[in-house]
Amino acid sequence: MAILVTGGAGFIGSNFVRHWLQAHPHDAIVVVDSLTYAGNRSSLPEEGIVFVKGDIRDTALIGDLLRSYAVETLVHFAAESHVDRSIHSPETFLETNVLGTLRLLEATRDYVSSTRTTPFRFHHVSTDEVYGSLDPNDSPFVETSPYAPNSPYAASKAASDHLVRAWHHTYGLPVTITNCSNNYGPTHFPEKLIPLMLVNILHGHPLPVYGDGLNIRDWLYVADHCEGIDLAINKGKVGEVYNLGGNSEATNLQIIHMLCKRVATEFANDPSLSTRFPAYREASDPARLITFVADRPGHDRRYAINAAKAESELGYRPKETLESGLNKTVRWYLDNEVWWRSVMDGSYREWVSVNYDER
Ligand code: NAD
Ligand code: TDX
Repeated sequence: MAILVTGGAGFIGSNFVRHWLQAHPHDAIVVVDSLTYAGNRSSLPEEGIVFVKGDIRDTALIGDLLRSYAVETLVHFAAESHVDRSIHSPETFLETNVLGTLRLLEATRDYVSSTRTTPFRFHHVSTDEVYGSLDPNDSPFVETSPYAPNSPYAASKAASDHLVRAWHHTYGLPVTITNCSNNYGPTHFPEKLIPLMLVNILHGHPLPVYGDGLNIRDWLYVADHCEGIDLAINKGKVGEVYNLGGNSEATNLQIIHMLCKRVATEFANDPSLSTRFPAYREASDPARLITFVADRPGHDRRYAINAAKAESELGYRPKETLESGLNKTVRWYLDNEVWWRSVMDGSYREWVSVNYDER
């Protein structure tokens, strides 16, 4: 079996490729990724996969890959994924997330209709942000929650979900969709909350908290998400949507305090860390670096997922607790300094200045 993974050099895509290599060692894995600022070849294994640098909007390229490798499963991760960037520059989000998904669907429809004997699945990876924001006492999102996207990013993902649904209903394309909550774990780009805070803690830099820091997210360890996608592909019913969450709601401030505490434990257990990160030791208590800054415009207050459908129909169950997942994540960043330093290049520093200098 051949699987085509779009956006496989990004955070979740690269974790998914590692998961699939281990879980399905006889499958051929083809990754297509245009390597934007968020995509890194170094996040992927060196061997055991075919890597193609290319854009999902390139219908001819996607068609060639589907035919050349006789692909039976396509998993679509490629997207612009950072809410703050979507507020500064929404157009790229529409280009990639909407037009890109449309072109991918069209290339796939053409391929599937011309190779009728091949069983096929188009799996679309989406987000809980399409459902909007919850109040503190609201029930978590279910698959039938109404769409109410609030950011340009969420609106573009909502549009892509609707396209995937429509290509199934109108053209009979065999699709499944998963909508998941906030992921965290290895190879998370350090513009997102958890890796940004970790890197700043290690450097003794301020920890910028938007608004009052009481916004809630339902944190999902990335390996658990990858397992959920695998289940949706292999056990999910064509045309269905499954919500995947981590059963781990926490405020941003709670997350930051947990990270500070875990980093302190790692430093206490491993004296060599103080030599590697002298600024951490000089800052003494990183929690004192918490700095409240201007809120994100339109900042959603709370996301939470009810994953009961995935649990009962697919057997989905996240393995990591928030504590165990964060411990693994902190350890990964301490062990992979070369990776995170290499992605914090000039364009990264430019973004940090655009997003934080004006707050
Ligand atoms: P990411 O930004 O880390 O990675 C996106 C990848 O897509 C990058 O490798 C990038 O180079 C590639 N890409 C971007 N535009 C492309 C194009 N036009 N053609 C080909 N490749 C392109 O994102 P992520 O956090 O890994 O998210 C992956 C998917 O999961 C996205 O669709 C996102 O909406 C969804 N999602 C993410 C989260 C999360 O917490 N990170 C939660 C829910 C859903
Ligand atoms: O510097 C910061 N300070 C801060 O307080 C940053 C970067 C974030 N935050 C807050 C904003 C959010 O309440 O932390 C929370 C998490 O922010 P992000 O890491 O940017 O994630 P979020 O906006 O929740 O979106 C993420 O989860 C859903 C992913 O980036 C999306 O791709 C996914 O769909």
